[in-house]
Amino acid sequence: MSSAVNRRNGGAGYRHGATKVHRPPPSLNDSLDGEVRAFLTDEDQLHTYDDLTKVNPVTPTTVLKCLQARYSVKVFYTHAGCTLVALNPFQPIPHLYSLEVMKEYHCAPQPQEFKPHIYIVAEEAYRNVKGQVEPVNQSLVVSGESGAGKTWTSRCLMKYYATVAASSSVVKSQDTVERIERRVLDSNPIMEAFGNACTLRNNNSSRFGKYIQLQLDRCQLLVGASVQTYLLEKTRVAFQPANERNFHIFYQMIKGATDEQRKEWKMPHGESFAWLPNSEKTLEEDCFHETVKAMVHLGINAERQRLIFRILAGILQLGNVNFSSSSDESQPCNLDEQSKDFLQRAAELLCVPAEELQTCLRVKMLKAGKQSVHKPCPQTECSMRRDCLAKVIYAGLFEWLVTFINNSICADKSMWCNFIGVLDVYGFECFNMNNLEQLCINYANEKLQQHFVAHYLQAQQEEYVSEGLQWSFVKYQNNQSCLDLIEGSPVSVFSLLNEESRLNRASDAKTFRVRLEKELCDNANISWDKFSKLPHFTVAHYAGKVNYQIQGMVAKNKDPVPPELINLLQKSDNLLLHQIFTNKEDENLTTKGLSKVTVVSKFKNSLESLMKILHSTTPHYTRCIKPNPECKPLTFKKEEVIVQLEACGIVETIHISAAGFPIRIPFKDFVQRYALITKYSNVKSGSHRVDVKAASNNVLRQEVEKLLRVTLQRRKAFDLSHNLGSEKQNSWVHCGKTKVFLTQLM
Ligand code: AOV
Ligand code: MG
Repeated sequence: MSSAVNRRNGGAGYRHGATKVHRPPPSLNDSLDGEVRAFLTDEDQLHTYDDLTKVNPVTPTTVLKCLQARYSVKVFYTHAGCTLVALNPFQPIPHLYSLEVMKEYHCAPQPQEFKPHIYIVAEEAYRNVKGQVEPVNQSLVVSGESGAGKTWTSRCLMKYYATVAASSSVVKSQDTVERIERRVLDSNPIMEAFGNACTLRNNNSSRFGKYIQLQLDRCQLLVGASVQTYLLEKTRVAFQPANERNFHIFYQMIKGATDEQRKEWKMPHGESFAWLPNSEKTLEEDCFHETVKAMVHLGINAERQRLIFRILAGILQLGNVNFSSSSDESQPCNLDEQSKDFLQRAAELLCVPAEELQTCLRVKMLKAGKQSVHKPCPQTECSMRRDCLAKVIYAGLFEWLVTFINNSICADKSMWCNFIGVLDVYGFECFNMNNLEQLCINYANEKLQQHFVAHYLQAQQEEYVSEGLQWSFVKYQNNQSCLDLIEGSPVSVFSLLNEESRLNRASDAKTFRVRLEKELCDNANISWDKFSKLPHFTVAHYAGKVNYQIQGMVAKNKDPVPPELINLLQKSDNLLLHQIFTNKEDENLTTKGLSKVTVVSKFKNSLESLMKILHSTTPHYTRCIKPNPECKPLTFKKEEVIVQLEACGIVETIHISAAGFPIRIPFKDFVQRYALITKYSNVKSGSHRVDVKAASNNVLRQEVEKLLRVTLQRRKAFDLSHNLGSEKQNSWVHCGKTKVFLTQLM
């Protein structure tokens, strides 16, 4: 019998377990440098604690101390029961991720006995896919605040599978033949070039969410992948917050272009672009060559690349077009000579008639019955139309790229049977003032936290109760009330936002504010500063309080696209642009008028589909922690870390996991798996073969008890107590009503 200990995830597809907790509930008020010293087990040895469940007592402070001690000796991974805590070193640690290390973890009979590493999580998921009885899809959920290391970790996971599960099958497309693993990995630099940007929190901040499913065949080899993306922060194309940048790809272009390309893209040396702030800053991510190489590997040929870069160059030119009010309101706004020049260049690069582009930006078309009336737009509206054009083009291009990538890496359904999903979304964000983008980002993080709470903290405990095991509930912070505030019905921030968007009132910001205050005044998760100059509301998220600016929120939620702009793009002679906008079925882009589906409802729906997928898989959680806000190498700030630990409920997780029963096996599976025990045992079991499929739960249970008795006679540590609370609480096995609970596999 194997003594495999699969502590962190209930082994081969089974869910995590837990046990009764006698320790005092965690006190969040422990002083950071307080009287912990006296109580901690062996403080000098703290850095050797691979699993936080071994720290005694478990409080936020002791956990913090342990992590700090480990960080100071450059140990970045620590188990916390069923989760893995990953501290960001903010410094390359090459030896930690070498091919040899990967192989060591992959080939080890018990990788869990090695030092904590992201590769343990990777390997566990990989082994679990096979399942005990039938295969189970797996999800690797990587969470943490902005800059904590989620994208880095996701890349690391993908590299691991591309190495240990390499099928080496090749895929052909027009001009290239490439190994599938190469293609899957190369999807990363492309998506990051187009979807990541330098923010105040992270030089390489993901401005979209992604769930990538790595497709495995019957032999568990990687044969393909598919990517699902979530809400790209497209506003960044036309507006970059102070000290932040636009998407990397634009900087890559201006920094990496050859003279010939500069000429083609109408970007002479020294030209400055309004939408490219902070371009003097050089980042590792400014690597044009890498992106182009990845594009080639994925089958984006030279001609397609040419079309893509011309579109991007066209967007940059648009950003330099400025409007000034006309003295005669019945006339369109004025364009100075320079702006006319930029507009001309934009039209050439986007392959649309310059005259028509100019008209579309300055004149709106109003429908009056069957007739259409042309009306010049005021200056601010012209700028809004310019920004809207840039955003709609960029978002369309991003979506096209994702579809292309999927076509290039997705295996035929007949080739794969299971998947491991890697989830990497934008991390929790809190700036001085925040907008709809942050509300969506933070809402996504609330959803993930809820998934963790529901799946682990709650489900594990509820299962003990329903299985008849005595259980004293460990309290945890449930974020359901915050989610209800944001997305619930009948009244929530989203519902009010949608209603205001539908009503289309001129004074939407004001009425939205009044309604928020009136209709959500009873909700403890929302508050207002009535004296603030900038109208905003504050949401108490699981990870902290965030102020959201009200002005502009309704407009962003409506995200209207004037039909004239779409018509214009459909006429483009740039084949790619033409294709993107002709094939679009998105309601947003129909020529009928403004979208009926708002940003938040679309986002909510896409997240709900994601949650369904997550629920159908066995999840593995990795909590990335950002040790300091400045992203400095090897700097550990206790105040920063403790907030993150508390927010994700790490102490509760440890309490529930500590000395727990991580393995829970349904009677049927248990009997099937261990039937051989009685066969080869010289103990008289009196057993005849049980028809597992037909047997009742009672019969199965008797059979389980028989099997356990045989095993335990050998172990002499047998207790079939049904109660976790009995004196023999250290037993490593308990029989529930339908499942066997184990601390380790037999
Ligand atoms: P994020 O994905 O969690 O933030 P990243 O994965 O982009 O954060 O990590 C931020 C930076 O930390 C990276 O660019 C690396 O420089 C560094 N880093 C992270 N993990 C490691 C590691 N294991 N070893 C070395 N350096 C690391 V956001 O996308 O902003 O939420 O939206
Ligand atoms: Mg990221």
